[in-house]
Amino acid sequence: MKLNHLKKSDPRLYKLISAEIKRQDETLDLIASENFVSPEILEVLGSPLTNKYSEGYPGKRYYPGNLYYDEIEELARTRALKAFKLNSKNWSVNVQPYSGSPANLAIYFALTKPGDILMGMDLASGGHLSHGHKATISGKLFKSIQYSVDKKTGLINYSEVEKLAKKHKPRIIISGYSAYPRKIDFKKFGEIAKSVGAYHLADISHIAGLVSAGFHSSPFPYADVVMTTTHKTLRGPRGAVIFSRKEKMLHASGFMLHEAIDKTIFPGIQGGPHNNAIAAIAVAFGEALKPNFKKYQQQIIKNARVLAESLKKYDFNLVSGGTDNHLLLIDLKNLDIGGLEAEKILESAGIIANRNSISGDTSPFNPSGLRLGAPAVTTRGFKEKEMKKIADWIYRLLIKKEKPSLIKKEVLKLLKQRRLKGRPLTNKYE
Ligand code: DSN
Repeated sequence: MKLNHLKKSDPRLYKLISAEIKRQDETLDLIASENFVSPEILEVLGSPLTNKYSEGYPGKRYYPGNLYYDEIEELARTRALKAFKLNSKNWSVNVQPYSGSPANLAIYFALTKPGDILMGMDLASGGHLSHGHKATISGKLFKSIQYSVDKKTGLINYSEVEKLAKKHKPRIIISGYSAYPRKIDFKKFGEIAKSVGAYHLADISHIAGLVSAGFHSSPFPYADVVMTTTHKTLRGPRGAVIFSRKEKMLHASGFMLHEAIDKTIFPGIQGGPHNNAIAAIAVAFGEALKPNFKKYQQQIIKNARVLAESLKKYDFNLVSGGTDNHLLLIDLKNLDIGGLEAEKILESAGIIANRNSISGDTSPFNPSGLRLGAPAVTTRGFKEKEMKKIADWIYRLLIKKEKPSLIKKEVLKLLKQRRLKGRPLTNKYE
């Protein structure tokens, strides 16, 4: 993949893409939701599979010529079920959602009736926008009740979740987050949902890789629907998949849950599936089934833990005191900088990590948290030693206030030693 055609026909865009590839190569990526896909996934995304329409599902399409797409989509579905050790007798999977937010929206539309309530975690506690935040369609079209983490411990207060559920009787209770550094008790969420007659939706977008490899407990025994994006710890292309329990009936509608969800994805809210992305999802789940994937996920956990412990030695305050997963959150309130400034300082040293709301924050634009994640640097081959080095850089930048340009040189030197071998983004595009 050398972009040779583009170079000749559209030099302006070619230049921009080349610059971005260089930026990825020369930046230390600590954004918890980002990763580097394999060259195989890049090949498939850029393949002629993008040319075809195939509205519908395998065996029942609304366009001709879908012989191979049917097989590709079935392959993605079979591998997705296998990656989470699920039996196709009990679980159905839809691999067509364009991404996580539309996937959640489809689930809400399929499972609720007008006036029903959704219950998810609030943004400042680590919840995702699509879990009922008032600025999004999930908070505008549905009645939304939000639970929070305990302000002192930074942990989910399950009795508060239960109390709110009993009071408001939501139709859907959502477990799963974008910025929660601890394990989630899916069993507890399942019990609470059952006790109030709600559906339990587990959004495992961030932790899907860890769940698949066995480093986080699985939501499947306790959830009715599980949604995950495919591009975070799972290390696949942009996209999402929805798993739904087959035996479950949707209210008294006569439809089964999975049938209602399939109908809501297509024709409900989406048109033609992005076939190149679906094929790349098949590749990603194929990669997740290989032994190396387990090692990779284990190293993510080790790396996040070492980064957390090293930052604590430098007197950084971490939300909840540390991490059990792939991400951690620095609480900057005891320092003289906000999240926005911290993000900028790190970026000028070639390190990207995003500012993040933490409990009690009111401005998502300048919150007092900084979120760090290990998936992308672990793909790059970083181990415990390098994570200690990262903690040291963050300390020197945010506490000792050393010049970012000096640290940037050290960052670049290390990145050059840990190039993503065999990946197009490390190629010279000239
Ligand atoms: N924006 C993603 C994240 O950073 O967690 C979730 O959609």
